Amino acid sequence: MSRGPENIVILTGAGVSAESGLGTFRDSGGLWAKFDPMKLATPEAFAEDPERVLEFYNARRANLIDAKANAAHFALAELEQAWLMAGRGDFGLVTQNIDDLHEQAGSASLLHMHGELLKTRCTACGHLFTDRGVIQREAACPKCGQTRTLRPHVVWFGEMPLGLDQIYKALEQVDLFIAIGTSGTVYPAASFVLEAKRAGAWTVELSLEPGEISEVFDETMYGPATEVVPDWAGRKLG
Ligand code: BV8
Repeated sequence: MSRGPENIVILTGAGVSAESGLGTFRDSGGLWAKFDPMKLATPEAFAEDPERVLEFYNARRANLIDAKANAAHFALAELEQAWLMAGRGDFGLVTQNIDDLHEQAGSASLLHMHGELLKTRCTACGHLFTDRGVIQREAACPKCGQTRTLRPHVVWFGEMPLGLDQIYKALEQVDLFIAIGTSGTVYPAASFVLEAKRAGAWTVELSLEPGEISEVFDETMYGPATEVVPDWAGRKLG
């Protein structure tokens, strides 16, 4: 009897990019250990001290320019391609990361729910553009010409994540949900596994070590993403 379609949704976090040299948030020495997110990744922080917030994101953007996708990113892109080519079901990749490493590896059905560090947005006219340079507070928006309106296109704490309608729709039909390299501390992303379970999905956690909600998952595998993800994806396609 042929198997019915098996729809996959994958959620990635900072752990999938850790071995590409990009800092995670909560690991010892992680980004938030040095900077207080509530002081930098909130609209209030930006309103209070825009230069300080721009400096933080400009530094992270500069750090991202030389970062390269790793074996975990490539394994996910290959899994997506093989899954869709074989018509085995839908495939959706939701990332909490604001880097472009999934794109570098060739992932196509990708949704950045917390925005993208290599995009800048004008708070006056909404113009959104790819920008690998430094965001200057006094720079004029390339579209409307106003100054002091440019910000990184990232979702700060207290702001609405992107693509939630699309994500929840995919979670209603999901058969296999995999969370990769995320500590499960930020909502609503951390609640997606519960939505998946409600839809009857098999849930998997692939990470370096158990996160805050690990006991919820049906299956867990721990180790560096560059080892665990290719191994798991290879067995799934086998
Ligand atoms: C929202 C973009 C309403 C910016 C990010 C009080 C006040 C205000 C809000 C809240 C509040 N209490 C709760 C909230 C909600 C809040 C929240 O969850 N706060 C937390 C701190 C409790 N959430 C929000 O504000 C969100 N918006 O709620 O709007 C709403 C609600 C419902 C429905 C609609 C609307 C917006 C949150 C988005 C914030 N922006 N990023 C930027 O990057 O600067 S969050 C940022 O942190 C990331 O995007 C990511 O989501 C999160 C970090 O988490 P992880 O990716 O998991 O990284 P972490 O370091 O934590 O973990 C790394 C993992 O990898 C670990 O498990 C580690 O073991 C593993 N690992 C490490 N190395 C490896 C590895 N794994 C494999 N291999 C390795 N080598």
